[in-house]
Amino acid sequence: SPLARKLCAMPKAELHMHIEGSLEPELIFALAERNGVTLPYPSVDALRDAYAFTDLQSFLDIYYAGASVLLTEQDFYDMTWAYVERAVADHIVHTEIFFDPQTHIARGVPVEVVVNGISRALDDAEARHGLSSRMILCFLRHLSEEDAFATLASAEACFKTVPRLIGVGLDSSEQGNPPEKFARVFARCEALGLRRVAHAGEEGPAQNIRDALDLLHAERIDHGVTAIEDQALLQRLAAEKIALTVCPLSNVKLKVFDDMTAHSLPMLLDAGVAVTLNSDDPAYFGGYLNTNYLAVFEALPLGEETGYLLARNSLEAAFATDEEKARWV
Ligand code: ES4
Ligand code: ZN
Repeated sequence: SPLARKLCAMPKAELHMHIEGSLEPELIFALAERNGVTLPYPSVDALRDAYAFTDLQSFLDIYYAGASVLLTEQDFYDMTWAYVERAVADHIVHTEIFFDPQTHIARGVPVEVVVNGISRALDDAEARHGLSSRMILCFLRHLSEEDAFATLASAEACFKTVPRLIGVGLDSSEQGNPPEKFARVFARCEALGLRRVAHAGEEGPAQNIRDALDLLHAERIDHGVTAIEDQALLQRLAAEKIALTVCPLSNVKLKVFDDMTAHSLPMLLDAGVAVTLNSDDPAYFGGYLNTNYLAVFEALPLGEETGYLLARNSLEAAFATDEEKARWV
C-alpha cells in the first residue's frame, strides 16, 4: 500500500537493538562450526522452533545460548555487519547498538574484543553507507552490583579510546531486579560523563520507570509500555520529553500484550509521550525495524502523520551531535 511504502522509505533512527539479538539462526550455526562450539540444538530449524516464548525469561535463556558462539573479534564484526545491511535496507540513518559484555566476559572473551569487533563494523558502515551510530554497554540486571562495577572497570579504557561508545544501559530480567540495585553504578557512570538509558516498564510496574529516571538518571526509557498505569507519570514523560524506545513485535512475542491491537502505543501517543519504534532483538522477534512499523500500522488505526512523528521522534531522541542531526532534516 502507499502508506506501507512511505513507512518503509522514511529516514529513521533505531535506538533499541541488542546486537546479540540480531544473530540469525543461520549465522549462529555458521559461527558454532567456525569456533568448534556445540549448541544444544541439532539444526537451524530446531533452534528456530525453540523461539516460542512465554515471557521475557524464556527468551533470555535462548538468547544467551545463541550468544555463546561469539568468541573472536571477527565474530562480532560479522554479526554487526549483517545487522548494518538490514538497517540500511530499512532506511535507518542512525543506530544506537546495545551490547551485553558480561555474557561474553563470563566465557573468557575480553571486553576489548567485543567492543573492537562491533566498532570496526560500525566504522565501515559509516564509510560505505553513511550510517552514523553509537554503542551502549548494557549491564545485566540479574547479575550483582559488584559484577556491574567490575565490568565498568574493565571497559574504562574502551570508553576513553572508542569515540562511538558513549553510554550505558540496563537490561535482562526486570522482575526482582529493580533500578535501585544499580543506582551507585549509574552514579559512577554519570560522573564519568556517560549517557544513560535503562529498560524499565517492560514486564515491571510503572514505578520502575520513575525509579530509572530518579535513581539512575536515565535519559531515555527502553520499553516503558507500562507507563499507562500511571497518569501522572505519563504527564511527566511528556513534559520532560523523555523518549520511550518501544519495541512492538518484542512486546507481542514476549506476551506483554495479547496481540498488537492491545498494545499501549496509542495511549502513550495520546498522552503526548515521545514514542519511538525499535526492533529489540530482530532475529528472535520476527523482524527488523520496518517490519515493526508495518505490524503496528497494520493492527492499529494510525495514519501517515503518526508514522512521520514516530520517525522524527527517533531522530530527535538520538545521542547524536547537532551536526549529525542537521544532515537528517
Ligand atoms: C532484552 Cl527484550 C529484552 N528485555 C530485556 N533485556 C533484554 N536483553 C535482550 N533483549
Ligand atoms: Zn531490549
